[in-house]
Amino acid sequence: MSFANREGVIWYDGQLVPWREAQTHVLTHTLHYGMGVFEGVRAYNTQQGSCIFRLQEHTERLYRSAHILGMNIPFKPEQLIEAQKQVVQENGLTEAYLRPMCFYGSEGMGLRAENLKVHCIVAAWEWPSYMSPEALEKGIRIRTSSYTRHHVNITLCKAKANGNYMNSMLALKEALDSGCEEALLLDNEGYVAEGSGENIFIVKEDGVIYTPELTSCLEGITRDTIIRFARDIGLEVREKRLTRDEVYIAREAFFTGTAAEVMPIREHDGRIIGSGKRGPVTEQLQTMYFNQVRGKGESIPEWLTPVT
Ligand code: PPE
Repeated sequence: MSFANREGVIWYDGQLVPWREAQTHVLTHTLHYGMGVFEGVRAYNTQQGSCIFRLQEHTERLYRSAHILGMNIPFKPEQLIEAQKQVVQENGLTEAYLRPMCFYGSEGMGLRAENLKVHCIVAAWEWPSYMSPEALEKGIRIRTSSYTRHHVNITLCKAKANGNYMNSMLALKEALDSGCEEALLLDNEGYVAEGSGENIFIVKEDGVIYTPELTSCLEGITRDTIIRFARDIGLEVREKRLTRDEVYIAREAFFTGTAAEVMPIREHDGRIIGSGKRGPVTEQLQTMYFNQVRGKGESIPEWLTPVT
């Protein structure tokens, strides 16, 4: 079913509009040049009803992304927080993926366009697992991408910017075409960066967990969550440059991301990682993650915002 042809409402510049009417003109500036910012956020069903996971942090990252690109969001963060709660509630969703996005309008064309208006939308829909449900247990197969991840001085990749995702889509398509489920992009110096839409972690033989430094990847909120949980249970986490062969010989490897959640990696470039299935550290962190987002066990309550 087309994403444009659905029941429900979308928050568009301060109003809840019927889903099918949430339209914009073909000369929308961002459609042409990719200058826009967005977020991917999830709401989960918990004992206290539907809750949005780390809503505050996702909203703060959206504003940081806009600031990096020099875009002024014409709404206060509290308004966008409210908008995100509203779209889950008004669409009658309990578990949902939320997509806030800020883009330039059609007030001008060309790279020199001035006085472009910044528009904001927030949509929400049901979006179960990114990959097959079995993948959460069995793990996925990935390949190193022939595409380099953006250099930090090309598109400013600390911003979660629309245009950055051309690179992700090229890498992902290549990986899917070759029979894998996801790509691993290297940075311009050849060090491990991230997946097309995920951060990567490995567990080495000594039991220490490694993940690339933030210079080589998006400042993932799931990444931050997992680092915190690992340290809480006494595991050591080091952020450092990693090479692709360190991934080959890792005992365990997994991806993290809002859409992908905590996804074990069982094979990389045709090499089996560790035991070839979800490892015990991955499993433990994955369980902690799902308990957290669904408000079970010893979760951090401040990270869950009820939508009502
Ligand atoms: N790296 C990239 C490049 C990325 O896009 C994401 C999120 C992450 C890391 C993980 O960040 P976080 O979600 O804060 O843990 N990718 C979003 C978009 C995926 C999509 O298919 O669209 C997401 O997971 O929502």
